[in-house]
Amino acid sequence: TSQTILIKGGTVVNAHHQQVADVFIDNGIVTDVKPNIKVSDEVTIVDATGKFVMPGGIDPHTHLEFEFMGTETIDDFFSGQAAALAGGTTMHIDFVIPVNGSLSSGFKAYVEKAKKSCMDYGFHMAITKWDDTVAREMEIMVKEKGINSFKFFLAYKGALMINDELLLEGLKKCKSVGALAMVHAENGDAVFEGQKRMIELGITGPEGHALSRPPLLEAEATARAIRLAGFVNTPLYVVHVMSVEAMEEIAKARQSGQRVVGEPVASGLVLDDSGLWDPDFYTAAKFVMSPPIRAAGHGKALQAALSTGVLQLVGTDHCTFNSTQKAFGIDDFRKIPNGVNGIEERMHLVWDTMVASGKISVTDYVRITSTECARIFNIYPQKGAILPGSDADIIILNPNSSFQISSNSHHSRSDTNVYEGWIGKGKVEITIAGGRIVWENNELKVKRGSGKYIKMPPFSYVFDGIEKADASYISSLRAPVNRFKGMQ
Ligand code: DUC
Ligand code: ZN
Ligand code: ZN
Ligand code: ZN
Repeated sequence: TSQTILIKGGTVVNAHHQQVADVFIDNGIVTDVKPNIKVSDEVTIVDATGKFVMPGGIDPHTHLEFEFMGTETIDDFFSGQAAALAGGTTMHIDFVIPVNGSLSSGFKAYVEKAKKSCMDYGFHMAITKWDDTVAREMEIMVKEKGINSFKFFLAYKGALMINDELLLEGLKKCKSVGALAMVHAENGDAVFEGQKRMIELGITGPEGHALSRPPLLEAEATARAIRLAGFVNTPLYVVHVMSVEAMEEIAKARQSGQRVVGEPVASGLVLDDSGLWDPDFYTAAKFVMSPPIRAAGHGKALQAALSTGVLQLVGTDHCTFNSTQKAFGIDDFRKIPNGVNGIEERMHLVWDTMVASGKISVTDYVRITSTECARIFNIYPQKGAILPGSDADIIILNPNSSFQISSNSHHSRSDTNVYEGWIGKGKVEITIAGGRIVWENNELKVKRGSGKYIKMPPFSYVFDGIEKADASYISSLRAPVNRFKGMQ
């Protein structure tokens, strides 16, 4: 059952514009945005005076119910989404992992997992092997199943990793079916070598994780993926950009006109690697993710890149494991399941570190936490906006209140939190998802099965552009031949 709600007197913020206005919500949809909307008595009135009314966050990068490194993440589609809603995120895009290389089996498995959803979600899909069936299935996923992005892992040798030949095939296929290619950019062969080196040196603790896969290897894979995408002439989305070196590769490519999107994640923006050196294994192991959280300084640089548009949107890579799971690697960091939390914390952390600190405007906040994601994945303005006709996924944030993070109070099932003890400015007081108030007075009112699958359409408009770009690319290749002929 949906509600009829009037949000009164707040500052309504879209990526392009902000104004003091009322927002009328009926049957899950925003139907009106203007000052002084008059309504009847039955309508639920929410007073937002002095507060910001913004599109709910969209997390472009999560792993819920992910079977990985010999175990499964502790948050499923219900607990992870409930946590998200408590932190002002109203949609996420999760990564479908094929089953034995079969995309359709992977898709079926994720449809099953997501039946318990309490908020809207979409899917990316990983490509972990290559044959004619995979190629055919990619097309089916795009045309029939609502997937418009495929991720290629250049790391996790022996598991998810693919080689350059497969990456090229995948890039070509993405281009021809109208999908966006995404990469996890670390050189998996070199990481494997770096890990062996650490073990030989007797470094078996969580700090060995960071030392074995330095920024150099992230930069190499980022540069390689960018160049191969440039060679195929198709857009590229680089997930979890963690280092200055990788970010600079994206900056260079964008400056030259290549369509590359860079996604930093909350942990990479606000944490540094010092936790990995904690003498207590469990405290250190909770920070293990890939690519690793970098040394102090990288996060600030990534924030600056976001504020100047070099990077475009913020994800989390939410992928949680309990201490008992992290303990698989107590004698060998290579066995620590990789992943950190963030789906509940992202909206608050970005507000605190970037808006409250004066680095970006409130409109930019909306852009990097919601609107840009909706645009990139082709679901704007159904999502990512508060406009008549948009889905009623809305948060009300009080800039004069504060938030606190602790595993004692968070809504994830994880027994730890990498942001433990963080106190910051700005608090999401109300979350409205699908036209229902699901978070209010620090209480969740979520319903299993209420979340919708959001199909993401293929990129016809982007690909019109590609055909044009292709023409100039081909003519640039021919230019030397023509000049040579001219000289004859
Ligand atoms: N990195 C992680 O830390 N977890 C999930 C997968 C990944 O690439
Ligand atoms: Zn406007
Ligand atoms: Zn990854
Ligand atoms: Zn990930």
